[in-house]
Parts: sequence; structure tokens; C-alpha cells
Amino acid sequence: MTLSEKIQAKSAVVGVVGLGYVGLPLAVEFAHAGFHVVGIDLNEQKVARVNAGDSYVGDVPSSVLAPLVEQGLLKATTDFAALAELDTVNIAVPTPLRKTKDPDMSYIVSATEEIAKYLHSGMLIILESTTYPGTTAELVLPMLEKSGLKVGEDFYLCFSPERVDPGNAKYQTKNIPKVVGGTTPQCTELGALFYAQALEHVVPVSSTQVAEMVKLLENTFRMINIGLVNEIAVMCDGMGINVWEVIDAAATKPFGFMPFFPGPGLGGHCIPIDPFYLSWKSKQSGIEARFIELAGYINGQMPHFVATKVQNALNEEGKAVKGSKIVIYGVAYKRDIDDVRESPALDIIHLLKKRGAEIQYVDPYIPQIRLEHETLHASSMDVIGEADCVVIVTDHKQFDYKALVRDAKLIVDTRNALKGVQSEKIFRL
Ligand code: SAJ
Repeated sequence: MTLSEKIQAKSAVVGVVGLGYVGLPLAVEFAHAGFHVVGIDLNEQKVARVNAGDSYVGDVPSSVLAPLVEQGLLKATTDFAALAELDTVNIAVPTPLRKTKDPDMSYIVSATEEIAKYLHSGMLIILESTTYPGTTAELVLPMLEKSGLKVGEDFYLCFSPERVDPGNAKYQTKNIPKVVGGTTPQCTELGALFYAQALEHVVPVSSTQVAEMVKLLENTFRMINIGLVNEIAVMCDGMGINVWEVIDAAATKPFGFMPFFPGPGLGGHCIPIDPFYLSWKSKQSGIEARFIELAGYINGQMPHFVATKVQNALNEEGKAVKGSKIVIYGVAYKRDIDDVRESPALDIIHLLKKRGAEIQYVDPYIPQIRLEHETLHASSMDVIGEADCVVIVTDHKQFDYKALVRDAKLIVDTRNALKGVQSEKIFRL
């Protein structure tokens, strides 16, 4: 049977390298569609938990995972030799930034090295990790063709951006349109056919570079618009205008406007990072990505702006930051999730501690955070009453904002969580 026939008959054995918040949901979707799926991950705990039907990804309930494992449709392993039995392989490994803001391609390279060892005729390889345009053609393809196999004839190679939005109940892997671009037209065709077996909408594009660029445009668009609205917030602060009211009123425009909201800075593992993959690559072609650099600077300045706002608010009470008890209300990088990666709360804590403040934090999703020289454990709501200032950094829905306004002496609200509440003790971004 040809690969195309195997895909349509669902007899193709599907592989997913990287069982994180992207890979595990994808593996589950293909198992759900009736494929035999083999997940490969270096992390033995993750592999053991998948094989026990015990999910560690919020968007994949164990009640969905366990039956697929029991039916033998999904299994996990740390052994890359499993690749020899696979017909398709999706790569969903991390693409972080180095400290120098240069792309860290080490995960993609090591995954591709393993795949190249076991590459055989009739395989479809699809890279999903967010990366700079050209990665698939310039980095992955040559590594795979070292085997002597020819792309578009012996094996097929595509790029398809992951668009997983953790915790989004409305849009999940199955119903988020899936863009896919191949190295050759035949690759694109097979990639599109593959995804069509398990996902609701497939969007074929003409090349891997287009598919890589689509993702970067999406997330750079977001990062730059957040930077713009943060700059507007700083302007409004200087002019004594309530930026939140301005944005809400501007959002009544039924066309040509899309609201973004100011905040304490830019967190997460996508938005602050992905655009620097684009600016890094464009610099190689001699083109300065000035919007990205500027937005990165502005978003990076927001923690400083918040620390100064706290200092000024304490000043109004005749208090110095030094020696003040400050409670950070919410440290996750965005509301209602348990991820603290790149969270601006960490920068704000660092800046206030540097000014001599005593810091505690309250966050039901985050039991502890690792600071430069210490681990801070979450406090209970009781600390609110004794604090000189409470800073709302993450506006979790489950917070009791009424109790906060009742018990806190002074509040700096960086998320407009206390929208409409009038009080001398509330200072807003
Ligand atoms: N943020 C603001 N103002 C805004 C929106 C976000 O300050 O108006 C901050 C958030 O607090 C957070 C950071 O930006 O610290 C990133 O927030 P995000 O809403 O973009 O959430 P992410 O990082 O989880 O982004 C993901 C992305 N999904 C993928 O990359 C597949 C992004 O493309 C989605 O648009 C986004 O989720 C989403 O819409 O929730």
C-alpha cells in the first residue's frame, strides 16, 4: 500500500515526537480517529503517565486518554528506535530562545538526528515546533537527505504550525484550522490528507516557508499590538486618562479595530519568544525587524513601570518601598492557568525586592516560584490585611476581589480587575 492509501485506510502508524501541550493532544486526536499512535518523549515520567492513561496536560482529560491506551491505539516510549515502524512523524519539541535572544534549535536538531537514523521509504515527517522561516528547508531537510533518500519521492516533509491555546475551551486541536506546507506539492498533498483524517479544517499552503511564516505573523501581530497598547497606557497615565475606558470605548468600533489590553508585561512561552525567531532570521537577510525590537523593549519595560507605580502609591501613604510588606496577587503569566514561564510577576518581584520590599504572593494555581536566590511559597489570603500594598499582576477569575478591596490598605491594579470600583486606595495602570 502507498502512504496515501495507508493514511486513508488509517493503517498508517502515526508517531509524535514530544508529548507536551502540543504533542499529547495531537496524538490523542489521531488515536481518536482510529490510528495506532506512538508517542516518543525523552521524559520517562511523561511516558509512564501516558501509558498509565494518566494525563498531565490540562486540555487532555485522563478520561479521554485512558480508553485510547487501553484499546492499544496510543502508547508512549522513550526509545526512538520505534521510529523504524512508523509511517508518519510529527515533531512537537520546544523552540526556546537562548539568553542572547537567539533561537535554540537544539531540540529540533536532536529530534531530527534520531528520525534520520530510522528514516525509511514512504515516511511523512511534519515539523510543528514554532521556528524561523527556512528551518524545515535549510536545517531539517539536509539532515534527512543525508540518508540518501529523496524528499518528494522516497519520503515527504512538511511544516505545520501548532496553534494550541492551552485552556481554551472553545478552540482545541481538533477544531483549530491547521495550516500545512510541504517541501514539494506531493508533500503538501500528503500532509493535508494526513491532517484531514483527524482534524476539522486543513489549510494547505505552497511551501514550508509560508507555513513557518504564518505562525510568526500571528504571534508577532499579537506581541506588537500588546506593545502598542502598553505604550498607550503609559501615555494615558501621564495625561491622567483612564486607558481602560479608552480601549473599551474604542472597541465599540465594529470594524478596523481589535482591542488589546495593557498589562504588567509579556509572559508565556509563545508571544514573548516567537517574534524573536523572525527578527533573528530577517537580520540574516539584512532587514532590521524594528517593530519587533521596539515592542519587545516596551513590553520589557512594563515591570519597571509597575514597580514605579507601586513606589508612588506607597509614597502617597508616606511609606517607602524599603521595608514595606507587598503582596503580589497572581503570578501566572496569564489568568486561570498554572504556568509561570516568562511571567512579568517574576520581574516585578525582583524589582521590588531590589528596592527593599518584603514580598509574598497569592496564587491558587502556583504553589511555589523559583526566584534568583530563593524559592517563594504561595501565601493564603490572610496576608492581604497585613500588607502595605497588594499588586494585582494576574487577574485569575477565581480570586475574591470583594474581599481584596475590603481588606487591603492599598492596591495597584495592573489588569483592571477592579473595573468600576471607585476607591482612593486603588491605583490603576
Ligand atoms: N497579554 C496582554 N495584553 C493582551 C493580551 C495578552 O498583556 O491584550 C499578555 C498576557 O497577560 C500574557 C502574554 O501577553 O502575559 C501572552 O498572552 P496570550 O493571550 O497571547 O497567551 P499565550 O502566550 O498563551 O498565547 C497563546 C498563543 N497561541 C499559540 O501560540 C498557539 C497565541 O497565538 C494565542 O492568540 C493566545 O494563546 C490566545 O489568544 O490566548
